[in-house]
Amino acid sequence: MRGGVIGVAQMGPIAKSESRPQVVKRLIDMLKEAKGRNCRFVVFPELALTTFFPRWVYQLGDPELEAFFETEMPGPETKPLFETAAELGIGFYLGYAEKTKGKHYNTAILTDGTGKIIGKYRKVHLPGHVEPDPSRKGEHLEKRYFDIGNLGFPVYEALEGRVGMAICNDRRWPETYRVMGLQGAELITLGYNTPVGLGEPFQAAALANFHNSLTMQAGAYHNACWVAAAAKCGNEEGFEMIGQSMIIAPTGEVVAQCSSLEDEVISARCDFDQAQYFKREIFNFARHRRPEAYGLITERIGAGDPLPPVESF
Ligand code: CDV
Repeated sequence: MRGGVIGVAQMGPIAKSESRPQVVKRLIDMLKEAKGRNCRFVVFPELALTTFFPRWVYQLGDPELEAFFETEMPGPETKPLFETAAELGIGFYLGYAEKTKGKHYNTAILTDGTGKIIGKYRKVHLPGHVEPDPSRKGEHLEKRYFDIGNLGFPVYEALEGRVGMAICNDRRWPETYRVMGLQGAELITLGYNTPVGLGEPFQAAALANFHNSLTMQAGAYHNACWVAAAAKCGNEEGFEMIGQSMIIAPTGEVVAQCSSLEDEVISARCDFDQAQYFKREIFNFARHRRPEAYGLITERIGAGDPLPPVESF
């Protein structure tokens, strides 16, 4: 079978005081559990090596802030994860904070079953703010700490098929899935840290789980691909984050879902030929998609222009 049994390794909270080796041990334990479930690939969360530090205000260059970033991957502390993955013959998606050539990215990598990195993605849709605002119940300062990803949404050859990556807020944007869908993605992997209770209006906190599944199920269905998504969740340093890690079929159905807010592995048999069926029969882009008939509206908005005038008929 192309594809195969895919695992999602949800993580409970990571304390600020937790060391990298302690976190890496948690990842290794879940990798072993995934092997016991016959997985050939595992998805870990966004920023899976550290606590979700964009909730705190740091001055740029503060050594405490810089210590959350990896300057090499694998480095001495993450190497055991790669070695275990190679021993077990499992590939993985791992999110982490990357520092390279003076730039800071919210990054994810893809490895094959030998522990070799075969793909990289840097988060494009950075949520939150640059400047802190004490009137908010909590900060989300990704725009302060990260540069916008500069790799687009590449799709890589893996698991005898096509695999893409996204990170957290990206999953809310149809463009994320469509750009990869147009490249034939059969599996989209992603990790997330989704805080709730920061004073969101319109019941947004109560709807956080609904919006999580809504966006990913729609993305999977509209692009006829599998989606495997891993949360870091629970009460992390006094801040609540949603769990609900899941695996979604190209039909849009949730086929596996975490039930805890702790470290938890789920798995599902992800047959890429099922994705091909829907790419051929329903979302056959070549036969049915009509970009030439859509007009230029999305281009105008994308360019930051004001909204175009409404047509009169
Ligand atoms: N880490 C994230 O990107 N979190 C966002 C929150 C801030 C809305 C998310 O989309 O879940």
